[in-house]
Amino acid sequence: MGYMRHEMQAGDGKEGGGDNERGTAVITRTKPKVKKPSLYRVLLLNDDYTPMEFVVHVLERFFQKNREQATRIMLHVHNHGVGECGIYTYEVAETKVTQVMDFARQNQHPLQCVMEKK
Ligand code: TYC
Repeated sequence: MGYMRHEMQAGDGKEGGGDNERGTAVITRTKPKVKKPSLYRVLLLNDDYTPMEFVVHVLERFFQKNREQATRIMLHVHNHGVGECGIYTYEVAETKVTQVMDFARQNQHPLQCVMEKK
């Protein structure tokens, strides 16, 4: 391996500015760049065909709910049309939705799972 350049990257801790190897000024950030991630609700939608026990199983398997919590959420969805399974960052929420939709399809149930920005 040959000669490697080491210019400063914002946020890599080498702050304070200075000159690079060409003698030109480099602007660096002083303020640490920390941003809270956006959060997303994962929702289950009611339908007339998916068995209640299957929905309870989904909530236990993919959303770490115990039987009592899962039953309460399932009944809320059954009675109100929609209900919250959990709140996650984008990639986690997307994974949950995909897992639930794949699992429902494999079992030939029309259960729908969606995410929405909080
Ligand atoms: N309504 C369904 C039934 O009576 C049960 C059900 C609950 C389906 C929640 C989907 O997200 C759901 N079998």
